[in-house]
Amino acid sequence: MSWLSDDDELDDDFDEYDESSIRSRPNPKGNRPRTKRRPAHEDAQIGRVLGVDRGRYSVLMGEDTPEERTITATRARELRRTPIVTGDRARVVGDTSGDEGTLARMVGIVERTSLLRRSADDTDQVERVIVANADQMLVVVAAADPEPRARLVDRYLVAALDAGIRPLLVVTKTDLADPFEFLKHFDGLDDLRVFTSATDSMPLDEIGAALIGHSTVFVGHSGVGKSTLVNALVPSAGRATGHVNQVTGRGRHTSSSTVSLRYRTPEGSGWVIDTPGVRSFGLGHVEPQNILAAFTELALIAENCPRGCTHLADAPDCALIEAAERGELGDTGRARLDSLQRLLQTFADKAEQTPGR
Ligand SMILES: Nc1nc2c(ncn2[C@@H]2O[C@H](COP(=O)(O)OP(=O)(O)O)[C@@H](O)[C@H]2O)c(=O)[nH]1
Ligand SMILES: [Mg+2]
Repeated sequence: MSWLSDDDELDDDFDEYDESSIRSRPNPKGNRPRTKRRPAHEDAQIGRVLGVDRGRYSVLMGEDTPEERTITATRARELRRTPIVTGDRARVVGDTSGDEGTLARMVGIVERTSLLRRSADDTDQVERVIVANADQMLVVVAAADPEPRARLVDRYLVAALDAGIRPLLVVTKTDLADPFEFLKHFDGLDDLRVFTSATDSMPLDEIGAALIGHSTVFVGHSGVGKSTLVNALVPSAGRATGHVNQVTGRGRHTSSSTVSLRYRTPEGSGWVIDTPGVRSFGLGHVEPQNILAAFTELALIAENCPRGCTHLADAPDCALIEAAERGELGDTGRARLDSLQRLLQTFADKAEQTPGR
């Protein structure tokens, strides 16, 4: 018997990897989040998917009403190939009481406002869905341990902007190293809010204020302090924190699943999504032309480029390269142009490998 013939087994197999739980084919429409419409289940109620553990989803029903409760649900057979992730609004039928031992069933997914995806690497067309309906991304990077990598941050920025999600940046562990040099790399991004955090001085009020009214996904390499921040912001979260196994990228004491948690203050509330660390953040699903959009100030200059300009080092009459040669970009701008070109080169190489793309 083929393992494919057993739906439950298939689901379990896929759901074992929480963050990267669902593999699916790339979305042919590029940026548009996919939706699934299913035949009417007139009695369905809408709930918020909080997390998934081995094919069992926790779903918040009656959000912000006196009947608010978290229930457990499976997905209906017809949804078995539909990625369902943290942040999704699911249409739920069956026993939605949430009573001990009950199991409801998700029969549909409400159209998403955003979908954050990554591929394992840039040439990998298999995408992994991370979170649905987020409108902000807090990129978490450590000043040291692990060393900050500007290029990984650039990748997150590109993925966020491609998905229509507003990025924010926090540099943690500033007690271990001065982030000044690293942060220079992002000087040109005027609309990027940057926080710094240290063990004894976490900017909880400032980050908290930015969370209110939003759904914010925390992303970053393992061990940078995402869960530490989440626990400080959401005291009931109880997210595991700790050291990461350098070989597997996972730690016994490190959070390995993606969950939505409620941030609540007297001033308002929001949603925080903690994710496990990823070592790479492939952009195989991103349209190359959207990369430039992540470099706001360079995009303005590039408006003067010839049509179809690649902005790569050998591009004729490229306005970016000319501005750099005239010394108009400054050291920061040059570094960012370098970063932009590295990302664009990735796509140029990819196009060569995939004729007809
Ligand atoms: N020195 C220092 N260590 C921190 C800071 N924030 C987190 N850590 C430590 O870094 C390790 C990894 O943190 P964790 O929150 O699990 O990282 P995550 O994998 O991104 O969720 C833990 O041992 C934390 O105590 C910080 O600001 N300064
Ligand atoms: Mg963690």
